[in-house]
Amino acid sequence: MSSVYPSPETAAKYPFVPHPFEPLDEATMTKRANEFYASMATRRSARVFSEKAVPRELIDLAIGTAATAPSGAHQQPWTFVVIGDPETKRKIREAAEEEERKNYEGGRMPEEWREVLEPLGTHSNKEYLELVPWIVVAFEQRYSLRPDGSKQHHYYVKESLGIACGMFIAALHTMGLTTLTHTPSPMKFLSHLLERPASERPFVLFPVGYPEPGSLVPDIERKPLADVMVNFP
Ligand code: IYR
Repeated sequence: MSSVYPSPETAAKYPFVPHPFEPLDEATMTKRANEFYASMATRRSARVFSEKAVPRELIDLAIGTAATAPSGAHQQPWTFVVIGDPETKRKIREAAEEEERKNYEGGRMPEEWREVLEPLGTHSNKEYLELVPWIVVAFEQRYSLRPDGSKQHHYYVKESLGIACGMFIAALHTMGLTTLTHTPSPMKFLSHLLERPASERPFVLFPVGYPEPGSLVPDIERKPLADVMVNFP
């Protein structure tokens, strides 16, 4: 048994508790792993949403789940802004479309980028931003302010946000909702529109709701395990 963590010096200074880990038998582990994989394998990003209402409680639970993510030095450098107000959704749509028109129609998008997006059939019309019951915008907190006003730098912010957003997406899928990992580019307009402080930057915008019944998604395959996994040595 290892006794190096925590060191007596650390344990004398900071509280520690037993790891709340529940061991499972291997049959249960395999069953759960298969069920979770099978569920996640059916997840698809949506670009056509219905207007059907989603209880606010479900959004709170998805954000609560995201906020269980591990983060650099446990600084939890995230803010999730929830928007259900039609007027704000309209403003977000207008600003996002203005930026995207510069990308798609104004020549701001490089040819190479345009080529990889072509099979997805994306365009500058972002109607879904007004149709969805909820928009959640994840902001990264690049630093926090100490009581004396000085800046506390945050570490591994993008990694932390990436993990939290993945967990948010998994939570939504598990509860029977869908989303789009949307990064209208550039996203700076969200800071002004949603009145976020200078310490925060928009990371991902998630329209959240149900897919429009009968809507289509690109017929794409995921890479097989053999193409994404390497055994070493
Ligand atoms: N932000 C643009 C373009 C876009 C970029 C990527 I990378 C995508 O996977 C999809 C779209 C838009 O939202 O249309």
